[in-house]
Formats: sequence, C-alpha cells, structure tokens
Amino acid sequence: MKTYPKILTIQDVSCVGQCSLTVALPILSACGVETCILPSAVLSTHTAFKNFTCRDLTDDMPVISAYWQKENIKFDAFYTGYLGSEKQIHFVTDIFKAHGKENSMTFVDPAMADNGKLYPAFDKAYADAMKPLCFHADVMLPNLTEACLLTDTPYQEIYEETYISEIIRKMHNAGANRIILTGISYTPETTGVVIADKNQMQYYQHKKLSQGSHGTGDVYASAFIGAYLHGQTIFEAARTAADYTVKCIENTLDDASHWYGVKFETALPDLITQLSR
Ligand code: PXL
Repeated sequence: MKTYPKILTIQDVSCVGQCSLTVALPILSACGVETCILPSAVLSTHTAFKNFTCRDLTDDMPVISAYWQKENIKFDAFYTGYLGSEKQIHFVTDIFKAHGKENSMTFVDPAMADNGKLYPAFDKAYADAMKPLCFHADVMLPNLTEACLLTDTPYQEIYEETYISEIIRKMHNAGANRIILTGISYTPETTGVVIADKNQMQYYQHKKLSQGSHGTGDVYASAFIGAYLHGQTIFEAARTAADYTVKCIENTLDDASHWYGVKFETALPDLITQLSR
C-alpha cells in the first residue's frame, strides 16, 4: 500500500470558524497524508468574530517537543499557519530542527494579513519576524497583502504584472525558494495563483467569486500541500487547490449565515477525485 509523508502542522485551534487546524487536519487527511498537530493557541472562534477567548499555548510548545524528542519522533514535512506570537515563530524554527529528517520539507503560510491589513492580533514587528521563517521555507504561500508586508512593498488593489514580478523578485532576493502567491487579479472577474521558483513564473487563472471569503487561505494551503505530498507537481497542486477552493466558495455563497468560513467539507469528494486522476 502506498503511504504518503507524515506531516506536522503548527497553527491555532479556532474551535468555531472553519480555519487553521480544523481545516488543515481534515483536508490533509482526505489527501491521504498522516497529519500530526501542534496547536499554537485555542480560541473560542477566529478573530473576525466580535468577541473571542484565546488561550496561548506558547509555553507548551517546547515541552511537547521535549517529550517527542524522548520518543525520537520525526516528520517528513512541516506546515505552519496562524501563529500566536514572535516567540512562537522562533520555537517553530527549533521544532523544524529537532524533528526534521535530512530531506524534510517546510511549507510556511504567513497567515497574518489579508485585504491590505494585518489581522487584529499582529503588528509590524510580527510581520518582520515572519520574514526569515518564510524565506527559509521550501515553499511559502503568502497572499498579496502578506507578500507586500514581507517585502516592504506598499499594497495596491489594482496593479499590472510588473508589480507582481517585482514582489516575487524581492522575495527571491531575500532567499525565498518556491513561492505560491494567491489572490492575484489582473481583471475584475478573475483571480489566480502565481507559482514561482528561481527560474520561472507561471500563472493559473480562475473564477473570482466574492471579495475574500474568510478562511480560504487555510483551505487553499492545506489542499495545495495535500495534493503536492500526494505526488502532484507544484503547478498541478496549485491548480488542484485553486479549483477546490473555488468549489468550496461556490458551495457557501447561498448561505449568508456562513460568513465566517467556507463549507470545505462539501467539496472534499471533488478534491479526492482530482487526486486520483
Ligand atoms: O488563517 C486565518 C486565521 C486563523 N486563525 C485565526 C484567525 C485567522 C484569521 O483571521 O483569526 C485565529
């Protein structure tokens, strides 16, 4: 029987809200990837709700890692999403070292900003601390707002290809390896993903359904990583994840009460079909 790499994903548990671990775990599992988790915090909901609790788990992270070291637990891949603090960014780097194998892959979604703005919990110092984590990753998955913050580029809502290629160039100059840049729109009705390594830049264009549905960054990153670890090429995985995310948004659009996330469960069969082709 074919087995896929074992991944550790480090991000928060938002108990309600369809983002971070409650999205990553089911999507990666559906892709056949054994998924281990390290929760960075437990929130009653994600931070776009009016009121929420947050229990920070920063101090638990090194303790959990120490116990894993006693068991000699190692991972083939790591995926980080929403983290709680600068201190956690540093712990994550230690965890990569302590639990990585020689060829373990790192996927980093900065998960700190969208639509031109940082999420409420973060400031510029956090965005700056995220730079080395992103630029050392094998694959970084920022949206445009995050890519602007990581390259100290003013955010623009309307732009041409040269604006995007300059941001990509700045990230590569800063050391970035492969970059999956999401939410890049050159026309009002379409959006797309830029897939860039040091030698080439490709673009996959798809339908634009609404202005920024919540949690779609986590759905996209999880599906991309799941498809990639399942054996698709980086371009195929970027396309699979885009098609899947569009379907999730489509399946949510008729339900205004579901403003806080997308119904990613409804499209899991489509994702699995894509992978078995
Ligand atoms: O990646 C989205 C996300 C994850 N976790 C928490 C969030 C958000 C976005 O707002 O608030 C806690």
